[in-house]
Amino acid sequence: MRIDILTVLPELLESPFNHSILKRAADKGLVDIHVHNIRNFATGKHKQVDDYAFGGGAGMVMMIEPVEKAIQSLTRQRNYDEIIYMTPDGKRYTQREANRMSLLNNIIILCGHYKGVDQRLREHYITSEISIGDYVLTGGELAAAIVADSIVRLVPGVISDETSALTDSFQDNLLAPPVYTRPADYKGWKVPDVLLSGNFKAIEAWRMEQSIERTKRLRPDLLDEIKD
Ligand code: 6GU
Repeated sequence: MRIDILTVLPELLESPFNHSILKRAADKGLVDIHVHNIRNFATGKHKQVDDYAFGGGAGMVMMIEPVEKAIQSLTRQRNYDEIIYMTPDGKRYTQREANRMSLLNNIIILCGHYKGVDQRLREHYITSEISIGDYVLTGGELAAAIVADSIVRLVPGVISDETSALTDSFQDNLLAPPVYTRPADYKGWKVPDVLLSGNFKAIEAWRMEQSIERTKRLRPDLLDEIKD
């Protein structure tokens, strides 16, 4: 899978993809992540990428031309399944979307900055618009890193234990159960007996019960979604 990220602040995205699981995924050739500076596609002496909003008001707007050139430089080379725009007024991102996108071959992620991009780019190039939650960030870069991370970890081979991703929170609209490791008794804080029993069926049943209890208590909205 290939992910191309378009941004006016490429520095913000250097670190997330160069460590740990995401770096190993790239080293193994499972994913190919490229960060592009939109300013490299700007023309003129000042390499301008943003301008004042028509109609007035505070904040700058990302110009059509440099973004369009950046997109075209990529779409000329290969077909893209999605051109995603990161914006607080996009559709709220969920595990369901992460699952869907992990099956795609090539995607472009455009990071909004300032007041966002000229609306005409959204109408003519963007195929989905994503928000990561109901709060506002200074730009789409950190949100893009989150989306890319959630997709990449689902690509087969990225997480060593194939089944691990299937037992994540949200994968079946349930929160994950509690986990424990050695020592079995830490200053009198004990691990639940069932986990030490070796009875696989009983352990599975306990985990499911804990998942449901946690979800009811902390995220009842997730259980409503199952009924919908
Ligand atoms: Cl994608 N961008 C910005 N700037 N703020 C956000 C967001 C995205 N998602 C939630 N808040």
